[in-house]
Formats: sequence, C-alpha cells, structure tokens
Amino acid sequence: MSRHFLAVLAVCAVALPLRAADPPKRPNVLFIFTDDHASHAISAYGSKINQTPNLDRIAKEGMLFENCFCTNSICGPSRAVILTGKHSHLNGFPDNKGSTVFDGTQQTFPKLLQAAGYQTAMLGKWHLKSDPTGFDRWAVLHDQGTYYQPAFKTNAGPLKVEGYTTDIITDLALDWLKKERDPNKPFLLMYQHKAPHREWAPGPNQLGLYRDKDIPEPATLFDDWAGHASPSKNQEMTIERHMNDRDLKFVAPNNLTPAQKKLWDEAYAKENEAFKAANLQGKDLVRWKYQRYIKDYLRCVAGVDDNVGRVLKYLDDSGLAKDTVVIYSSDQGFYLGDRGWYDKRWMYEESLRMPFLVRWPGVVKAGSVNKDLVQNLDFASTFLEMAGAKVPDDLQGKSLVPLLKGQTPADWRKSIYYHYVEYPQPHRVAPHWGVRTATHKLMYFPLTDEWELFDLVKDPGERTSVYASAPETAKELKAEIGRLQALYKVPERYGVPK
Ligand SMILES: [Ca+2]
Repeated sequence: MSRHFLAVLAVCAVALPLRAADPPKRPNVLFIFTDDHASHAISAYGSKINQTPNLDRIAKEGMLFENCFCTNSICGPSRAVILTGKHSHLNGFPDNKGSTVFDGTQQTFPKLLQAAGYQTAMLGKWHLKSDPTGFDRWAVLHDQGTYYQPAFKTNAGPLKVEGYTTDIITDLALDWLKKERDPNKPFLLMYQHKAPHREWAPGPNQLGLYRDKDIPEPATLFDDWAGHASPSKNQEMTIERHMNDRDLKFVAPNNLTPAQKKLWDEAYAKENEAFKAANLQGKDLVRWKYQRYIKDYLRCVAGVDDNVGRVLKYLDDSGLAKDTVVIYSSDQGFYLGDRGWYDKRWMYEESLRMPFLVRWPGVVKAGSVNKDLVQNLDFASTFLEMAGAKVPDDLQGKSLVPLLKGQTPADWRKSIYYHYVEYPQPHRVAPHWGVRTATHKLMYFPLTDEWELFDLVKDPGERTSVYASAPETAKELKAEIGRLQALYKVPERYGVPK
C-alpha cells in the first residue's frame, strides 16, 4: 500500500465523521406559529390542563426556551416585531387599531432571506392588513379570518375553501411543500394558524373532546387583584363579566354548512339547555363559563397539535426533516382563567411569555432546555444567521444561534423591555411599560402614574407588588428602564394617550 494512499485514508478517517456531523449550510426554515397559544397549555411546558404530543415532540427532539417573552403582548404587533426585528415604535405597528397598517416596504427577514436565495412562503393568518411582501407565494386570511369556510387573499387572487381553518391552512402548507416549491432551493415557510384565537371555535374533529370531564381551575380564577395597582381592577377582560354569547357558544358561527351545524348542535345544544335550566349564580356561574371557555380553547389547541403532527409526518416521510429547522411559537401568551381573565396585553407572566421550541437536526441537542432571557425581537436575526445571511446592523434583537448551540455568550442580556399601548378598547388595559430580569419585574402605568414591582423568586405568581417596600430595587430597575429605552430608541412617553 503506497504511503500516499495511507495518507488519504488517514485524512478520510478524520474528515468524514466531522463532515457528517456538520450542519447543512442552508437549512430550510419551517416557522409554525399560532395566535394566543399560552405555553401553559403545552404539555412540554408542564401544562396541568392538556396534552400536546406533537408539539412536545419538537421539544423532545430540540430545544425548549423557558424564558421567551414578547415585547408587546398583542397579535399584529408581535408579528411586526418578528418580521422586522424591531420594537413596535420603530416598525410602525404598535396596536391592532383599524388605522394601523403594516408598511410592507420596510426591511423584513423574509425579504432578506429571499434576496439570499431562499424560496419564501406565507400561508395562514397574517393580521397586518397590508399585503405580505418578501414572499414568492402567499395566501392569508382577511384580518382575523373565520374558523369555518375561510376566505384568503393570495398572490394569485381570492380563494375560499369549505372546511375548518386549521385543517385548511395545513393543507395549503402541505400542498406547497409537496407540489409548489422548487426543491432546488432552501425554503422559508411561515405556516401560521388562526387558532386558538377568540372566539375559540373548535373543529369538527375536536368538538367532542373533554365532553364529560372538568378541566382543573387556576388558583386565581376568583382573583380580587388586591395586591395590584388600579389598572388590574379596571380592565374589561374577566370571565365573570366580559364574555359574549358567541364566546360562550350560545350563538353558533353564522356561516356553518348544514352538516357542520348538525355537529355543532350535537356538541352544545344539550349542555346549553341544561345551563339555562340550572340558573347558575355567583361563583357557580363563573365556574361554568370557565369550563365552557377553557374546553373550547383546548379543543382549538388540539386541532393545531393534530395538524402539526401531519406536517411533522410529512417532513419525516419526504426526507425533509433532517435539513429543516422546525420552530413552534405563538404571538404571545394568554390568560386561561388566571387572574379571572381571558385575553392578553399585560406584562404579567401569563401573557408576556411565548412558547418557543426549536428542532434543528445536527445542531440543537435533543431535549435541551434554555433559560436565558430571549424575545420575539430576536427571531429575525436568528433566522438570518441560520440561513447564513447577513444580519443588518439596525436589527434590535440578537441571534439565538449561539444559544441553540448550547453556547450562551457571557454578555447575554440580563433584562428585557416591554411596552404596551392599545387603549381603551377593546379591554381597557392601561398602557404600560416595564423591565423584567431573571428575578424581578417593574411595571409603570403612565395614565395613573402607578408602579408595580414583583419579586419573581418569592412571588412567581406576581400576587403582591412590593413597590412601596423595596425602594432600592425599584430605583435600580427604573434606571434599567431608562437604559433600555435609550438603547431601543423609545420616544419619551411613547403611546400614552393625551
Ligand atoms: Ca394573538
């Protein structure tokens, strides 16, 4: 055997295993996104009220982020932050008001990926009013869309499909993956559900779930907000007083087919009759509303989980799974009866938190958990770095790729900034801004000039503000708010109604 041949063998023996473990240079990016799915309704996050086996699979085969937070807990704004990698005051979409329209001419990460040679598609709920830009293919619900017989705007004209929205958005995604995309290019697919947004209309396959069982109640279902400043007491988002007949399924969606209506009535009519006959009052009435609400919410989540299972199976069957980063997230958290509420908006933990799961074969260690402070602000930089594209300097987030590799930089952020402005409608949640660290949260409500400070170690449920009794901590965190507002270029008293 020649010396040369031996040398080649030796090189191969070293080089081949290394090359096999290298991540693909340009992975596909599948961004699975839902609307209002709180992480405490995902079993991988320790849900006490449901099971989500397909979402759990992404966590089990990837990384679960325990501390992922939005910058502004409401639908359109969270999406605009994700697309631009910039806070609401810079991307121009701070609220869901009718007059707020996303400026699609600005820089977004899909545009940058497209320019870097990615094929891009956006299918499902968009919620930013202007037509999507930066996508080779798009089909989006009109604004909120409907749960049944959804109508879409698409790059090829209007589309209306009979059936249930979660199933149909999945069909669109699978069709694009199977038949429409160019297999010679890496892809970005944003596959975004309407579910489980209000008014929580379940699909035909999930209507029968939880029929004869009670879902556990949160400990704070009958909260009196005694340990809080005035805004918590003056909101309009309680299960007790602020749910309408459509939320509670006393009125069916008005566009069901006769076959869908029959299934719907079989699911609700008898229970509704029993409810009327019982004439419930007080806490019994709240408990009934909670059960009706949470079961419908969880049925919508189950529809998402089932459909994510269909997509994961297709990735397996087609061989795409090994080259595709799969991400699961939702635009913000939600109150699942916690504090007596539904909806979101607040900087309190339940609605501040976002689920964020990332499966990246060959890069992310299966079953890993990250506890660093991360935000939706970071997604754009992350997806660009995953694709090997340049990350522009004006993005305000940080790439999470080092975290995904298990290598958190020593100077990783120690606090996050939050800023909510939509007021007074629809839920009279007072504008506020604040900071959260690993151990504390300080919130400021400018309309009433009130502060709340929580020690998240001693009081993880944020039951009692310690603002008056911890002036030193308050002072430090006020300075931190000032530092972050300067860092993120927040205009003074931004979003405070005059
Ligand atoms: Ca939302």
